Amino acid sequence: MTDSLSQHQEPNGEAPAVHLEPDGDIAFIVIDNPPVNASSVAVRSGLLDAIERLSGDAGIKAGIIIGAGSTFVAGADIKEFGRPPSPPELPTVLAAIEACPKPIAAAIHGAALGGGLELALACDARVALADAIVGLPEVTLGIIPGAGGTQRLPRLTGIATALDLVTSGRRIGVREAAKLGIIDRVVEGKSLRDGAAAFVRALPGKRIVADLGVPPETDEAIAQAEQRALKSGRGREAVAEAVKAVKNAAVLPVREALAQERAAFLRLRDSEEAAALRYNFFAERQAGKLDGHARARPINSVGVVGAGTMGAGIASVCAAAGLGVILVDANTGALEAGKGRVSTALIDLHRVGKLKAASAEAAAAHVTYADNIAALAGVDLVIEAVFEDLQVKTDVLQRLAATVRADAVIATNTSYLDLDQLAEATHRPADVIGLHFFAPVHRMRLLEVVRGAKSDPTALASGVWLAKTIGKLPIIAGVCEGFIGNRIYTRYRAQCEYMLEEGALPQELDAAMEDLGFAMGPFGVSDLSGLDIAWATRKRKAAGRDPRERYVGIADRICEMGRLGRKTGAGWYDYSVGSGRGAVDPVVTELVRAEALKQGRPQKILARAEMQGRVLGAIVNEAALLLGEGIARSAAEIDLVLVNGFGFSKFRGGPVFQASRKAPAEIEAMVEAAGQATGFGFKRGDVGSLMAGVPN
Ligand code: T1G
Repeated sequence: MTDSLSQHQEPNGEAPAVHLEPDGDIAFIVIDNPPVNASSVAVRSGLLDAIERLSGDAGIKAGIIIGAGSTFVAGADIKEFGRPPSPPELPTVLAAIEACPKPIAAAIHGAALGGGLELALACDARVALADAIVGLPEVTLGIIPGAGGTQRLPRLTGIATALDLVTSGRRIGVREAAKLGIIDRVVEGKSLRDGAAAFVRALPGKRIVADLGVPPETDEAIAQAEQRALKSGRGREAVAEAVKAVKNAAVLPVREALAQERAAFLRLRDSEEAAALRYNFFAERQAGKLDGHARARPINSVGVVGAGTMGAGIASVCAAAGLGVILVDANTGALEAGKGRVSTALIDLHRVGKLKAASAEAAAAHVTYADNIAALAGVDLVIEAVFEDLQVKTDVLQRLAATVRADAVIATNTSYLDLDQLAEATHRPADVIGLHFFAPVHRMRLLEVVRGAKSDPTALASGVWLAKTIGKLPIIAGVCEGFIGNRIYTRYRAQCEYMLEEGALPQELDAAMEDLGFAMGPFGVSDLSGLDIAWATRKRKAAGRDPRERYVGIADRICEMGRLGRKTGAGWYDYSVGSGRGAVDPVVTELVRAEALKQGRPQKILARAEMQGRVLGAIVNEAALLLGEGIARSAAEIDLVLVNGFGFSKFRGGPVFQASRKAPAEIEAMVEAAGQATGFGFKRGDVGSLMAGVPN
């Protein structure tokens, strides 16, 4: 065994990303690139070097690729994607593994994802710890596997299964992977190294997956898998390309199919959708990260006050995560109804596989019910979710503050009220945070974790901990009316309503906003959530509204006609004809036209691009104000709020991301147009600083 094999130092003194560890007649090829051993250029060249040295050492009979730290390889280094590929590229490394005369096994723990699984598939065998996961999630990044995954995987699993795994991007446990032929040995009760060493020593020789034939299966099975893939990935270019690539495995020579796969991967990597999904990927990783080292307070039990839609939803997601929950409502009728809502939500969560417990019933056992706040004396964190009224919430929070333990965290689910005012009323503002959930709570991923002026960092950290524990995306927000999401949404809606007075119709604006990236336009959304809540808010605010402020009264007229949305069969649209999305109603068209004329504003045909520009201008400007005021921490987090709370397509990155793809002059014109239309009260934000935070 030559010493050079065990060299560990890079010339620049840095720890090498890959090093060899001889172990008798085999050698471990250790990838050490924290935090997730992404296959960066240093890892790729380190692997090539290791394979070459291992091939040349007569004392070594076989090699085992293994990851240092908590995982195998989480894929290609996504950070490298915005740059031209630097050699050696991953396919070159994989070809070297296949060309190596000695068997090379992959020993997998943690995750083998994307390029990490492709690396393992190029090995002669795959051994894994029982709790490891594998997958090819590339389509979730708007790309397809680019290092042979679409060719080597089907040679082990068959085309239909490969179509499912590649086009869904889903991650699977290694037991399932073993059943599918991806993993050759699941190691239990001994170390991965020992298990892998024993397995590789027993290997008769090389087993190159790329040289295997594709297992035969019926055309029907393949066609059904293709149909399912294209249905769930409708309109997604990456999914269509993935289907094409995987099917090539059955019809093209492997080298040709690999070349086509790589070409499609490189093209998709530079696509707008891939850039948007990368932006979201890294933004999500930053979400909930807090400065400083404050640790969350221990939370095993949660109290929820108010068994209405929001309260019951919050109780169900906490129970689904295995936390003990006490749901309180002084009104026993409401409490009974709350029980029903909790079980409905748990059944739904079970159906979509989001339950920790084995069943909805088992999860429901985590919830107890009480009609008195005194029952919450012992909980670790309490969330009030009662009616959105200052006096009602203040009263409940004061009673909670007097009831719960001194180290308990007190959270309010308020959407619009002043968190600092509510916190002061408790006389223990340090323990108070906002936890602003979105309806339906068990479906919506977003959770605005609101930092009050006096919130203690440990209370905030507890809010973030809870969010992650219940599967929510925590976005830190400062205190202002509507926090991040509702404040931006108010500007977005207002701009759309202004355009109603200038010649546009609800259906035109909705279509333009859906084309921009919203799942549903603002008028369709209003009909879904009901027009009465916003109407009540407008009426409450009327007395305090500055008469110089532009106010569009069309929505009030609609409400005065008793049209409060789907629940009344009519709102901005007519739902009496039973079609899901509602039909255009000439009554509304006439009313909008009449109100617009009454305002005496010049009427014109607004082009879709102008509508979208106005809205993007309004959103971007408000986002810049939020950033400037320190309410939001980054442009990316504002986009995460709109993607995860307001139905903006993640495949478009978010409205701020969309705007950032435009020239500065165009952005300036959009903001200017939105400002002109708003008139009095329009405040300019520093859009330049906002855009500087969006990666190009
Ligand atoms: N590249 C670069 N950085 C990555 C990364 C990656 N692939 N994966 C994670 N990170 C960073 C992340 O930003 C964070 O950084 C830190 O690692 C911890 O991540 C050729 C082209 C592996 C399950 O899609 O799913 O291979 O914030 O907070 O919860 O066909 O990370 O600390 O600075 O998520 O323990 C395919 C992506 C790539 C897997 C770990 N691979 N990663 O989860 O930690 S495309 C993926 C994950 C590809 C090939 C193609 C998860 C994880 P920071 P984390 P975690």
